[in-house]
Amino acid sequence: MNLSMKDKIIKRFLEAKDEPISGQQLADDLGISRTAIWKHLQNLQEEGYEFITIKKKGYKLIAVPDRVDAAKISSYLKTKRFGHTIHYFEEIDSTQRLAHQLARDGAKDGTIIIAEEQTGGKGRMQRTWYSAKGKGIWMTVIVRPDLLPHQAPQFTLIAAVSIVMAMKSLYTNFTPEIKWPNDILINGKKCVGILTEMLAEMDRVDGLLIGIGINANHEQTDFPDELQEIATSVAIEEKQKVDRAQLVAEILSYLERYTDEYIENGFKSIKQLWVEHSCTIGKRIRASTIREVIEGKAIGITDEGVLEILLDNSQIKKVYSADIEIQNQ
Ligand code: BT5
Repeated sequence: MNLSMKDKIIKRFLEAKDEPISGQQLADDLGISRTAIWKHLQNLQEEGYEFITIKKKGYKLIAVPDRVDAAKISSYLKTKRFGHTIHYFEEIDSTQRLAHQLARDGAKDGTIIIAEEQTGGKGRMQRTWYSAKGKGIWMTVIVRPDLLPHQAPQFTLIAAVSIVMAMKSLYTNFTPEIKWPNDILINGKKCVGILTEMLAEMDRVDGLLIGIGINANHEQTDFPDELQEIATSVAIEEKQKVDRAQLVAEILSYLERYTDEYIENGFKSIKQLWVEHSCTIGKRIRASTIREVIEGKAIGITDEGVLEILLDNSQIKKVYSADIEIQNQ
């Protein structure tokens, strides 16, 4: 794992939980002097970490700033590759923009870019993604599987399944549902948006950039007026504040697992999970594509993740990308 000395120290304390660690122990473990450790602890205190000294035992970490930084995420991480390189920012224009640059420069499979705040967060088709400071998970995962360009959109569905499974494993007060292709709704409101982009040549994907935006600890008043009726957060639905770093680590576990499964067995096994958690299939919908508006019943997705709509004239239409409105029946 690619952590700075500061992050290694924090990770060590987070993993020790309530146990104090002696300065000597830390110095030996991390291969630096006790004076260097002491200096790092001073700096950390200035950043909002709080330590107490327990006589003859060492230091105990008693308060941590609410951040989704590398130390915190990696203290929960159980993956083999995903999240082993973390680029963390207090503020960035868009994690997606930097991901393009890092991928072009050869970033490793599973590298993540994550920020407390995005000033230019983007959705599909140049829409704005509202990314409030310290409230959400605004991250891009760079994935480098051996793929053909037409397979890339399936990763939006793989990411959606990974996020739903992670939420189900951590929370109990709500049921997340996937709205094809890139939203996760809770009680009918949007909590997550996914934006999958790629670097590609004609016949080969060089890197996938899976952008994940999750409203995590927003209260309803944190959303701007135009999102009041349509957006929700994990905390609103779970009825308590959540640990964003823990959710990130859980998502990365599922994303790594389903990516590997996809590479080995194709989309079929993940499709089943997707269908089980979808709120689109079986519903009457209106799909707006770049070219047309299609109305009908969503009857399924193909093994490639393409949506199938049964039209009123009994024809079946395949839709590769669209905005979906689920109609009241
Ligand atoms: C999406 O687009 O839903 C994809 C969002 C991806 C965001 C992530 S955050 C990390 C990474 N870095 C980025 O810059 N982006 C990615 P789309 O389906 O086009 O939905 C956009 C629409 O969702 C907007 O037009 C609003 O109506 C609505 N919206 C914007 N911000 C929202 C929020 N925080 N919660 C719920 N809805 C939102």
